[in-house]
Amino acid sequence: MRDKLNSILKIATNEIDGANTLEQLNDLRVKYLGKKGEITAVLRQMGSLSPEERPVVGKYANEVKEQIQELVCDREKELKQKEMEQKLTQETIDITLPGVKRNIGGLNPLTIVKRKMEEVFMSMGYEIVEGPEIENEYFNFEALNLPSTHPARDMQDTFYITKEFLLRTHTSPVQIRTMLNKQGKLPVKIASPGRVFRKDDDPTHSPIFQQIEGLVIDKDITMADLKGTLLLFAQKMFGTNKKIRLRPSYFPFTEPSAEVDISCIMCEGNGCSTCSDTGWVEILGAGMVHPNVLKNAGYDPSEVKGFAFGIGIERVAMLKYGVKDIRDFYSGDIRVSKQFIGG
Ligand code: FA5
Repeated sequence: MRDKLNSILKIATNEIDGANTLEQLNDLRVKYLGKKGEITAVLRQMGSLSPEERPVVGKYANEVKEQIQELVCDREKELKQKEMEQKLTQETIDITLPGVKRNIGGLNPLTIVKRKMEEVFMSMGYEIVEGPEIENEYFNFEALNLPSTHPARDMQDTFYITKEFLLRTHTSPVQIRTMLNKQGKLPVKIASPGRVFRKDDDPTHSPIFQQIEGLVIDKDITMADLKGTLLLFAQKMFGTNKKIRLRPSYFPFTEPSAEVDISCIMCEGNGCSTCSDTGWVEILGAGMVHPNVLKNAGYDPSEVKGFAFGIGIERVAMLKYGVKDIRDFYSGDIRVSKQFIGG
């Protein structure tokens, strides 16, 4: 049996040495060391040996097995090294070939406009704050003096989540949250950007859009402060030759209320399709904070006054960049954002 083992070792050594690929080597590993391999076959015949011979031959069989294992291992290292060297010589990189161009977009124009608007308000001393997109009815409507009979509370305009919770329809609930946080302290001067949600959908109205809310509360605040602030905002955003006009309007949370137009950017006020030949484009709603709102938020309306406004960010971006369809902002089409690389 010892002779048999010696002959296996001799043939295996030759064959392993002659293996040229890892696959061939693996076949040899199975052939000699596997469960049905030649060494195992020899070990199976141990029963025919005398009890004295058995441990001696068993020990020798294990030594042969270990030697073959070592041979396989060494050859494997050699073959892997050879494979690597082959790859390195074959796979050369031609650095003169043109590279693969990555399609890089730019910032979404709404992000650019939102940041610019924040910058304008910060330069006027406003603090930027944010509020939750999921609001409760109280902050979105009730505290803002919106009676339960107001059409804005209709299920048809508002995305309700439960009877109590909804997707905020405007950024105005941040007014209440801010005043309650300030606990009667003065002044309050915040700008609050964020997404709002309404059941609207046409080329100039999106179901998800963004507003930036402004709120200033202090002693002796007047409508003139509101008008001056909005004029400065319009001129910083669109150029110093721009004018604004305030039209009487109605919001339950401001009194008096106004809708604010800017002189048309496209036609300089002469009349075009963007402004429906009026020379003016509406960009925001505003007014003096209603006494009930001040009371609901812990301020005394006989002592303090304030103004508030809510600007449509998409509306400003459409005007600034001459975008006709609001949906272009959300298309995710790289051809849109590419035009805004570098702001
Ligand atoms: C409001 O949302 C009031 N909360 C604004 C306000 C705040 C008034 C503080 C007084 C004091 P209004 O529904 O008009 O108002 O919306 C304000 C602006 O949001 C509009 O002028 C318009 O620019 C923009 N807007 C309204 N609906 C949409 C829409 N579906 N898609 C895009 N922009 C919209």
